[in-house]
Amino acid sequence: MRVSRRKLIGVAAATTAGVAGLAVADRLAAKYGLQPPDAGGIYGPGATLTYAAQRLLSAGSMAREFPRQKISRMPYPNGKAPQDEVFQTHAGNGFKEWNLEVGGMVLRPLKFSLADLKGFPVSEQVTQLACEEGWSYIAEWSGVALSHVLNLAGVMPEARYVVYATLPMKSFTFDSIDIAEALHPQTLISYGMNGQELPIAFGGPLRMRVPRQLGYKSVKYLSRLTVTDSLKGFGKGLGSMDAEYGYSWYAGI
Ligand SMILES: Nc1nc2c(c(=O)[nH]1)N[C@H]1C(S)=C(S)[C@@H](COP(=O)(O)O)O[C@H]1N2
Ligand SMILES: [Mo]
Repeated sequence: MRVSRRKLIGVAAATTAGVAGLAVADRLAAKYGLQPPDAGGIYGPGATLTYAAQRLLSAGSMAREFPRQKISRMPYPNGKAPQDEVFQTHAGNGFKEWNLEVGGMVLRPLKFSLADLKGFPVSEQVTQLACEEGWSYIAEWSGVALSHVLNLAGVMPEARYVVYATLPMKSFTFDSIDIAEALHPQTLISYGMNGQELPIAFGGPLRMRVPRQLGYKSVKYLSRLTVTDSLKGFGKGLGSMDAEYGYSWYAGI
């Protein structure tokens, strides 16, 4: 989106005006479509403040990339591999039947195998995964830019978010990002880590990597993308299971 300098200054001024400015920021943000979907709760105005300020002032900024010597020797996988039978069957089969489905507000709903995804231009990044609980690690991720896949499917102009979910299973989870984050060159559908296939513990065969936001936005065991203009129909309406647990929908770092 384009925001004139005048409007930008308006929101920036509101965001530095303290608590009294929150309401103003909220109104301006609503006017320019900069309200995150969790804007309604008690933390709502604060969430809007962060999201609107980040989006207006640094929409194109890059997550820090590190030299390879900085790759963590002992990266920490948070959580166990899914025990669900459906997942174990895929794993036993070398994930040959694993697909990524792309649907919703796209011109061409598509379905990709892992081989399809690996055939696209490869993106690599050495970035940090930072968990909201305070720990982090640095790794090299390889994969295909989410924007590449979205462009193949053709995102409709009304689209505002991309919702992404694991395989349907007991440990199902989902989250979402706005179109600006989805088209950002560092937002990756990742199938490789530190020069190897992405290990199951780290989300293999496929995970989302959103290096400009906290770890919980980097959903593991990815199998579906849905492009949408509203998050209302997804779960409890926040478009994010993490937000349902009380974490901020926008988790910019
Ligand atoms: N499917 C799935 N994806 C997930 C999670 C999860 O529990 N299930 N945890 C998230 C959280 S809170 C963090 S911090 C990162 C951890 O990534 P790691 O396992 O590579 O350390 O994965 C995220 N993706
Ligand atoms: Mo996390």
